[in-house]
Amino acid sequence: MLNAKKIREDFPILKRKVYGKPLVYLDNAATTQKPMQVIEAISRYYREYNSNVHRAVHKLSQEATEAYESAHEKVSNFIGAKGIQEVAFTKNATESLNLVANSLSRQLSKGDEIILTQMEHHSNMVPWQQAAKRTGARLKYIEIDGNGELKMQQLQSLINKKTKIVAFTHVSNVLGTINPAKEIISAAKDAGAITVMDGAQSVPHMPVNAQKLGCDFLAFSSHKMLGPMGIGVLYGKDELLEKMEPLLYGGDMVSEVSFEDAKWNELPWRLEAGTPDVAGAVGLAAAIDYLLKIGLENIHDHEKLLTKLAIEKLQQIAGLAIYGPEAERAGLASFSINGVHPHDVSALLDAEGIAVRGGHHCAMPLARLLGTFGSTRASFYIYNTAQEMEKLAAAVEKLAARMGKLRK
Ligand code: 7TS
Repeated sequence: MLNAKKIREDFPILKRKVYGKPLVYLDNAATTQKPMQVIEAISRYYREYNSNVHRAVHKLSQEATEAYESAHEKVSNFIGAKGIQEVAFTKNATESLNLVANSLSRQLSKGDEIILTQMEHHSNMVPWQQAAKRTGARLKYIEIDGNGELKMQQLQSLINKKTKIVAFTHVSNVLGTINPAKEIISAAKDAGAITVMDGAQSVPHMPVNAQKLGCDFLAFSSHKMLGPMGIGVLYGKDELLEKMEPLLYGGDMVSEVSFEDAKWNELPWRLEAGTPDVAGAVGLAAAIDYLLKIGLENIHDHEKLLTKLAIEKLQQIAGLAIYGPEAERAGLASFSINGVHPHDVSALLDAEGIAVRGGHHCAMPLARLLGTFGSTRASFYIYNTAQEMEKLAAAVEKLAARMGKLRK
């Protein structure tokens, strides 16, 4: 079992007070806090071996290159890739998804179909909308049911010979739904379609093995898994990355250049043009070490427990609607209070030292579908405690009662 109290000691920011109250940080789906081990790894890089990579033979450059390449190795093992040739570093999940959409759109033509789900974050929707506009391809959506789960029975009728891409989020950042990735991937494969999985909300929280799942592409961000901002990952099967046209051209991504033309470097470097975020990679590697020490199964179990606790308490509050599945779900709870704007809910919780997020959570079509102007979302991670769930529920209850009285 995971010892959240002990883990908290590694996170300097969690000792902070806001408005004189202890910080209760429940905005982990937006970004997570960073442990000393990550902060120190980044700081040590700048203090001791800051240098550009892949460019010089001097000692510092060798050390930086080694650290940068070993961060790829670490990510590769973490997500069950075949090797570093399948792991390209980007800026974030958004850039990874744009890179895939941009590149795959070169293979699309009029009449081809792209299947998405209704619960996608804008980052896994807008790039495909643009790809469809450019190519004349058509977007189709797997709908969600009243429980916030995908209507999987639609999948067989949506997928056909024209389906070229199936792009879906593994875990919804609004509903907490854990989608049946294996089932979706296998149905897509049967139709010969390419699968793109948005792992931004799953890779940090549960074991995700790309090879076992069989997805063709997988995107996620370091900053949602204890690592620094500014670095993300695109996993792709090597035979597909081999065929992928780079988005950026320039230094480091080439093996040979003449005045007329250029040849691409080997994978993954050909997809990482220019000076990369070496400190970010070092920080991400330290974050992975930290997560592995705790164990992804333990993390998932801890979040399940917290979510169950939070939902049980929130369900008792009158005038509250909670979104998402009842049972199997990820570590977050989105809710709305009858007639109160989510921005007001989050501002009032903020005054209690509780950091949550209110709004559409970058999934506007989903918010509209739920018939709300957004929701308030509390999202959890390894350092959150049962006591914090109680604080959240008590603060929401107080707020709901106050709002109820105002309406009378
Ligand atoms: N996909 C999902 C499912 C996400 O939740 C997010 C970010 C992204 C992609 C994009 O990640 P980025 O690192 O490239 O920005 N989600 C959220 C959120 O729910 N609140 O703030 C950011």
